[in-house]
Amino acid sequence: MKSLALALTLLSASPVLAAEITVEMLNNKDGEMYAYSQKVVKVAVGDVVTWKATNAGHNAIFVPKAFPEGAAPLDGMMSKDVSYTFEKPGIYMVRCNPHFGLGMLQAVVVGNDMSNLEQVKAASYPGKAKANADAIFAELSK
Ligand SMILES: [Cu+2]
Repeated sequence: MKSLALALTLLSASPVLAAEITVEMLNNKDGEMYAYSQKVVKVAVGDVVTWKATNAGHNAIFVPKAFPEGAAPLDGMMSKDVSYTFEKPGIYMVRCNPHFGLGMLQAVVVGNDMSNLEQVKAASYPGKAKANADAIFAELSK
């Protein structure tokens, strides 16, 4: 019985270690006000991204209707680090609540899956977010 329990434990352990990626939330990135440290982050299914509150006054949440259907929400609190495990492949658009209209957004692409690109493009991007979103989409379409 003991060996069976051990075998089951070994089977349930993931053979591949998930990667952990850190994104910084910044007041100024190379002269750009209010930005994530990477505009596009590419990860594998199961990877964990942590948004680090390097500067206070920012958060990370998904842009409404701009992430794979059925994915759990990302609810970053203002000025707090937040981590999220990406379980579903596809594109996720991430925004900062107070600075979305000032262009603070990024894309996380999971499992190299761009199948929801049109859906993500159709979401609402106010103010400066529109130009930044278009630049991100152009990069994804390369
Ligand atoms: Cu912000």
